[in-house]
Amino acid sequence: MAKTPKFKNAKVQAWVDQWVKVCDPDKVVVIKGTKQEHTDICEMMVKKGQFVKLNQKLRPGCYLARSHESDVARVEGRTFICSKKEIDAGPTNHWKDPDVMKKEMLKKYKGCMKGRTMYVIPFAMGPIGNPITQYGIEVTDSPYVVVNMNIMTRTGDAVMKILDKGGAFVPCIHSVGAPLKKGQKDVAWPCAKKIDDKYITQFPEDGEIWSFGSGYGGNALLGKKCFALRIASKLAKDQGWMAEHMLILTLTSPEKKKYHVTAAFPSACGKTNLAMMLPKLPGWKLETIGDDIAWLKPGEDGRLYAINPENGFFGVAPGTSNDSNPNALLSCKKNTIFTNVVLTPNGDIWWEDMGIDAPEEGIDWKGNPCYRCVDDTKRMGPKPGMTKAEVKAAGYVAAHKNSRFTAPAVNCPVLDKDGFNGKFNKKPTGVPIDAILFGGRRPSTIPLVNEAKSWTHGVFMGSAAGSEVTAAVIADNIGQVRRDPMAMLPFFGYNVADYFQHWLEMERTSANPANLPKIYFVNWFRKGEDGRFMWPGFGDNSRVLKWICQRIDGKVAANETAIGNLPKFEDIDLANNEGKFKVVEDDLKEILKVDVEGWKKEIATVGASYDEYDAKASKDSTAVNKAARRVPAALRGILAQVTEALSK
Ligand code: GTP
Ligand code: SPV
Ligand code: MN
Repeated sequence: MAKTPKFKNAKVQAWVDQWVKVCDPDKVVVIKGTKQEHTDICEMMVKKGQFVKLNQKLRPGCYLARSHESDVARVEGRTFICSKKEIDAGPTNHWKDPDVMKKEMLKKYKGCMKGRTMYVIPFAMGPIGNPITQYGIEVTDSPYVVVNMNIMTRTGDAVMKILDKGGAFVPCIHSVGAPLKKGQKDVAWPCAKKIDDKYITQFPEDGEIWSFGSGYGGNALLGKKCFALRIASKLAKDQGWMAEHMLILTLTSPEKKKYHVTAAFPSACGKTNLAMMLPKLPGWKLETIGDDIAWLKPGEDGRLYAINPENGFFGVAPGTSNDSNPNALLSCKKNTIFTNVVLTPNGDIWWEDMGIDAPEEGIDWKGNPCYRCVDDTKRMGPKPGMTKAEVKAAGYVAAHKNSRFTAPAVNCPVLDKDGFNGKFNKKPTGVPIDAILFGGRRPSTIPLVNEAKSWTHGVFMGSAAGSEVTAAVIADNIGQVRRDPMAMLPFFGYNVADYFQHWLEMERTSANPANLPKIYFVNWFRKGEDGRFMWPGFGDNSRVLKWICQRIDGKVAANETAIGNLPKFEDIDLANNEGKFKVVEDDLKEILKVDVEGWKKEIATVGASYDEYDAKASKDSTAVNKAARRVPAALRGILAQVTEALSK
């Protein structure tokens, strides 16, 4: 058996010892977190054919990985919340008894690291030493995970020092599930190929994470979705704070007033874009704090203070261009890992809608040659001489739709350094949040922006969120609208209805409810009958942010409607409305209206989702209250109010 390193923290020792015994790796390496160590691992992967080193003049410190075709996104069908009682996982999660699950998974882990190195990664979610920050240990057999964790979290000795002093941590185990026989050559992307052999398992009551069989993104970088959302949401409920699928940004007005905004949009629905957007409105400045996850804690003044627990961006590559998100492109200029994008002949990368010409030839995400289309310089096909239409008909993309870049946050040219380091006015409190946005991809009905009339109404709006399913998940319903409450559907660590209640509790227990953020619902994705977007989005979203700031300051009146407070057309600032993308005034008028018939259907769907949550609760044999009305009455109350107002 491999020699196990010695740790000062007995719990760390026990966790590592336990998994060395079960997984039987060839050796064990503890990650120190130095630059040299990071580079050495990347270079080792290049030698083994697991990384392509990119052109170091164009992309210093950058590498490309191609995943196995079966392992390209999160697997919701194989994600489990293993609370003792099924009812506590709730109707939206897959559940198994924790003891049964541990037994089942232990069989999988047995000998799973044979022929491989086990890495022990000490990591922090949040700036090291910040009172909101939490720590973790991820044991993994994937060097890809190590180098991605180095970018996405703070890793190494600085964290271990805190654990050495007895600091608490969330223990995580991860294996790609592909042991090597003696002398067997490794593959470019080891993983368990069958979907049923993959497990992404959270034990919220033990605070443990067990992941097996996948090496991709949120399945494998366990600090992200598994810890910072699923485990943390449960901790947050128990301790009175919030763990949310939200970006955090700082906005400065021309008068130099600062606002902090969080926004919860489902996967691949524009968080990274909004988080580092270049405002089209003159005089407004936007800075980034985080693009995916926010931890919010109530302060003594009743405000909610937020930190970004992450250290980098795991961003969707396709669509990222100088038009849509120049700051994201700049963020992946160096020290970035690209996964499943196109390799160009000069050792650079390319993806669909990158806004630049495709190379004449390249290597696609599957490692096959690809070629520039004959009639479109911005598309590539699997054979030479193809037209854009042929490529489209074949359903081919050269970069996978969920291809991603893993970029260090410090690369972001508009990073709000203080906020990112968890500081506000020099204090390590996180930043006070002025507005919370919910949103999703909704081609119809949902207006551009809608202000909640109260905190409870805002919670209702979040609970009612829906969106088209994106390629961020392996699923057969991509493109269909599904309910995705608070953009957290794949990430709830407990019962969705209890989660709604927890949001309501944030007001009930607040030291000063008047200081809670105002809540908005936005939709950048309305489409006309001809399928075009009715709102230009991206930098033009600054127009909506300005309206929100003015509402916060009580500077503008709104149209008070059945569904919430909507802007008056003339209050959306259309300064600098020129360039490639423009606001079309008639479209804007349309998306500021209440579509009463559409909303009646929408509200019925929301009611049906509540009924489903309740029905599943009452069917559960372990339900505390068999007649379980689990969805809070206060939300049912708003549902009834909106329904009635719409019928008037
Ligand atoms: P995760 O990292 O998966 O949680 O997602 P995210 O919310 O950070 O996704 P991201 O910002 O990378 O979303 C990318 C997709 O949203 C791309 O397809 C963009 O083109 C699209 N998008 C982002 N902002 C806008 C917008 O304002 N308008 C339109 N039409 N599309 C947008
Ligand atoms: C998401 O799907 O919301 C992501 C990507 O942010 S992953 O980390 O893979 O979950
Ligand atoms: Mn996400």
